[in-house]
Amino acid sequence: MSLSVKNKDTVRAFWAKVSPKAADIGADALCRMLVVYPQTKIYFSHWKDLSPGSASVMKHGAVIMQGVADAVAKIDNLTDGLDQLSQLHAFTLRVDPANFKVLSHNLMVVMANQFPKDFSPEVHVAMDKFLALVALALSEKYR
Ligand code: HNI
Repeated sequence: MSLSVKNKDTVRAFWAKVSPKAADIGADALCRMLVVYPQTKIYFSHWKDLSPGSASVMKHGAVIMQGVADAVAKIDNLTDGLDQLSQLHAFTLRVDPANFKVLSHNLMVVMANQFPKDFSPEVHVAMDKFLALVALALSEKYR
């Protein structure tokens, strides 16, 4: 699977529109992931408070989206571009790569929710492919 030139343009244009709200999107997606897929809480057990709206969740929502912004910037070569982030998740954080799909799904739900008019079928498919490739790039270092 790869992104067409048109998919990439769609991702960049949608990102340009939503990136001012990136921290909100990230926080909302992380909250949802921790509530709806509570097995993901294990990775954040060192935080004081994992409940929706907590300072840790809000802060980390913004951090995740900096990673997504970086991925948009490196859209032409995600494997090399996300190499360090992949190493961190694989060797230091030891996140099961199945969870990348779970977070991607939550990001999709939140983007559709926060930007219903902009989230056309064309945006939906381009963002879905993009996040799947981000997940693949992040999984690169696991084996
Ligand atoms: Ni993830 C830290 C980006 C998915 C658990 N994560 C980061 C950082 C970025 C980031 C950026 C900060 C790196 C640094 O400090 O240098 N994470 C992303 C992106 C995705 C993702 C772009 C997928 C789209 N991370 C996940 C998933 C989990 C996850 C699915 C677990 C369910 N990440 C973590 C944990 C940390 C982390 C845990 C460290 C957090 C902390 O504060 O200790």
